[in-house]
Amino acid sequence: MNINMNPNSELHQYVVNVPNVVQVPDVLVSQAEEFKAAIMMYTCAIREVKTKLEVLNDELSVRNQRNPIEMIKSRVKKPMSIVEKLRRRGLPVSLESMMDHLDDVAGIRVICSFVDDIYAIADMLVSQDDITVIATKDYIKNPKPNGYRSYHLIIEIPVFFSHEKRDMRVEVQIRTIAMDFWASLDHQLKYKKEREGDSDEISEDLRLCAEIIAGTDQKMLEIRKSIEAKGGTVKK
Ligand code: 0O2
Repeated sequence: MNINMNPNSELHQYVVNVPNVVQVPDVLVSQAEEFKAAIMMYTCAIREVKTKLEVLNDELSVRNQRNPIEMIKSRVKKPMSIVEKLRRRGLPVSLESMMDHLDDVAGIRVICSFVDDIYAIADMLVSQDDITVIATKDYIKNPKPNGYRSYHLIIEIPVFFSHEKRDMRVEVQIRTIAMDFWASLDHQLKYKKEREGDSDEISEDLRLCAEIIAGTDQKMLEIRKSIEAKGGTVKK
């Protein structure tokens, strides 16, 4: 399995080793030390959840002779995105407000091979007794009107620090390679960009692409199942 971090991953490594490099937004300067400590905690929560996912992938790859997880990406929300989201929601811009109201400061994206792997991984993760499910959004069974598909979970996990245990929230997005392909390009092309001249035609074209991709995902799953039904295995 590839453990792939997003472009800020270097920052994340430093967050753990050298917390001083965390960029503190101006509005949070009075709480700079606490903000850095909070970002370090979210980074640790990501590590805990990633380890759980890696363990599941290792076990399933031995049992079923194929990897259900293709890749895991992670990120801590950029400081300015945190401030922007709090402002957009009309919430106070403070550390307490971030920790109380934002569920996606720590984010993990799990890219699976097949659609049924998504549900298998989600079920196994949430059935672990140190994980509390805060919210689930199934954008696969109920895609967004623009075609976006993915399975979202907000979970809480205890993280043990030197003098305390903190329950930390992590957003886990689970999707197939095909769904990730669409979402990545949608992000570049359209998502949240209210560009002048963007027509309904563009949105409709993107939605159609999502439909085609979902059909292909379904077909690939059928192909795998028919190989397995004939006693064949799928390569790791
Ligand atoms: P980033 O940069 O990926 O972190 P909100 O978070 O306020 O927008 P909500 O209801 O809390 O909305 O969360 P939602 O819509 O369940 O999931 C939000 C995240 O899902 C987004 O995070 C995206 O990662 C992803 N997402 C949701 N809809 C779309 C979409 O139409 N296209 C793409 N490409 N991604 C989507 P962020 O914080 O917006 O961005």
